[in-house]
Amino acid sequence: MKNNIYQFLSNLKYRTGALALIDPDSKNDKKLDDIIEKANLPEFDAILVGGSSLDDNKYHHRIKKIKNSTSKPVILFPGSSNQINKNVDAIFYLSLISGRNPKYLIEEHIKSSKSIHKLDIETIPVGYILIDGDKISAVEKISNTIPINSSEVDKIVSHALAGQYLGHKFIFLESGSGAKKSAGSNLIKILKNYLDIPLIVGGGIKTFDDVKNIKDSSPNFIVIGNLLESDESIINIKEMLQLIHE
Ligand code: 1GP
Repeated sequence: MKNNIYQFLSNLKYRTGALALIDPDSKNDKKLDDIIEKANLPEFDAILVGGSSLDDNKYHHRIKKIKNSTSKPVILFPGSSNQINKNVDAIFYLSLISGRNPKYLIEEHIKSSKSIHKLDIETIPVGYILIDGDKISAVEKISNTIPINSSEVDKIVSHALAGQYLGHKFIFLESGSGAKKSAGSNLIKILKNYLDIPLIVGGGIKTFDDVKNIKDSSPNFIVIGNLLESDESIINIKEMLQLIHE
């Protein structure tokens, strides 16, 4: 198995990279072309595809369409083992380490491992930490796990370090899609001081100010999802992304 996407992400020339997240679910069926156009902005370094649930059987078809419409790396960001498919360059092999639900700590991985082996897809182990974003998120509901309160900094640091020591290649600090409150720059700075592995931050990042605040703490990647589904103009999104890469 090749290790190209991990190498690609590790060797980016920017202090902070930008990842587009596309949810290939039925809710985005009609706007998929528009979302892909935004995700194809040159300022995005790679595209994540995935979501918490599969609402119809066209999910894999939409992932194929995304893959065929971009030259960027496409990385699966799966909500479950059912989302594994061959039209991606790599998989973020997520373990929901903030939760205590065995399904998302190891069971889904066991379900998917043989398919991944057969498809020979690169896996990138990611320690996924859900913190509260002032709104009950889809991840919280579906995983049936409780987010860590974002003020519990020590607890979040302990989880992130445990994730690193377990061999995860990235830590993903997640406030939940559409979060009202994205991760604070102070928390990101503290985590960055502790971690030797790169930190990805996502959830609720939708304004210029959100980007500015988070960017100051230099996470390795910022994920933008919901904003691509909104009416925000492509010009404004481009400006935000330029700020991420500055
Ligand atoms: C969700 O972190 C991602 O898993 C992106 O969040 O959709 O709020 O940008 P948004």
